[in-house]
Amino acid sequence: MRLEEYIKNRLADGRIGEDVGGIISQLADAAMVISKTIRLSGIEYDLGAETGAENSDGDEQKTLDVLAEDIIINHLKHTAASHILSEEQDDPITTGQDGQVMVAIDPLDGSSNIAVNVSVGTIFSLMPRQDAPIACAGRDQLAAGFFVYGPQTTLILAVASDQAPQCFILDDRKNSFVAVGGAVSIPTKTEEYAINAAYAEHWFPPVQEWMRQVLAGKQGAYGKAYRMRWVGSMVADAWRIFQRGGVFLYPGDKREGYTDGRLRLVYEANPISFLIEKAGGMATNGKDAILDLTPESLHQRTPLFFGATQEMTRLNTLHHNK
Ligand code: P6P
Repeated sequence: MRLEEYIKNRLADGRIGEDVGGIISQLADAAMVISKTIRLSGIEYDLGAETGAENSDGDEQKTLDVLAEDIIINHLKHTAASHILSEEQDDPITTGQDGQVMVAIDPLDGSSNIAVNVSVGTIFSLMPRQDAPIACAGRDQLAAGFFVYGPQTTLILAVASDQAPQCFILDDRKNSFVAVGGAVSIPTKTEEYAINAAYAEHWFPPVQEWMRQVLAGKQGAYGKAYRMRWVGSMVADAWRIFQRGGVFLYPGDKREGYTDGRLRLVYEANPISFLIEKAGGMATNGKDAILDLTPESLHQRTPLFFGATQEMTRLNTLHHNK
C-alpha cells in the first residue's frame, strides 16, 4: 500500500478530514525533497555548515535546519494548516489559512549529525486549531509521525483513530512512500537502552539508581545483561525502538539549563509519545505520561523516557519514591 492509499482509505471512511490528509501528503512530498537535498550535502553545499544564527533555544542553526524548514513551510502553503509551530521559529507562524489544523515541526532533528553522515529526521505533530496557538495536550493530537533520512528514507505515522502506527519506506523509483510491515508493536521488556552516559555525574538519583541496576547486569535487581545504543539523533534511536524494542532516556540533569532535559514537549516529545503509546509502549517525564502534559510555552523542554513498559514502570517508581 502506498501512503496515498493509506490517506485515501482514512478520508473515505471519515477517520481523517481533508485538512489532515492534505497536510500529511504535503509533509511526505517535503520529506522527499529534504531527502534528495541531504544526499547532495557536501557536493552542492555544505549542509552541516552553521548559519551563525541560533534558534529560540540557543541551538546553532545549521544550513539544513533552515533549508528543511523552508521546504516544509513552502509545502504546507498548499494546505489548510492555520499555524506552523517550528523549532526554528521563536513564535508560531500564522498562515492565514482557515483550516482547523495546526502543525508543529522539528524540521531537522539531529542536524549536528549531517556533517558526519549519520541519520537525521523530521518530526511532525498535527493538532486541532486553538485560538492561542500554543499547542494542545499531546493526547489531543490528530496525527503524528517522523521521517528518518538514513540508509533508507522512512516514515512512521499514526492518525488519532489508528490502533497502531504504520511504517513506510520511500521508493525513489516511484517517488512514493510504501507501507512495510504490519501494525507496529513495542515489546514490554527489553535489554537495549539509549542514553548519553557521558552525563551520568549530572543525573538525579532516580536515573542514577536505574542505571546502577542496569549496569549490574545479572547480579543487579533487573537480573539481566543489557546493551547500549546512542545515535545522537532521537529519530534514529526511536526508529530502532519501533523496529526491535528498547528504551530511550533523555532525563533532566544538574547541568545549567538542563533541569528539564534537552528535548521539547510540543514538536519532539508529544509526536514521539503519541506513536509510542499507540505501539503499546509508555512515554513519561518520570512521573506523568507525556501526553497528559499541558504545554505552557512553544519551546518548553521536558525530561523524556519512552519505550518498553517494564523499564518505564521501573523509572516511574524510582521517581515517585525518590
Ligand atoms: P546530546 C539532537 O540535537 C537531539 O535533539 C536529539 O535528536 C538527540 O537524541 C539529542 O539531542 C542528543 O543530545 O546531549 O547527546 O548531544
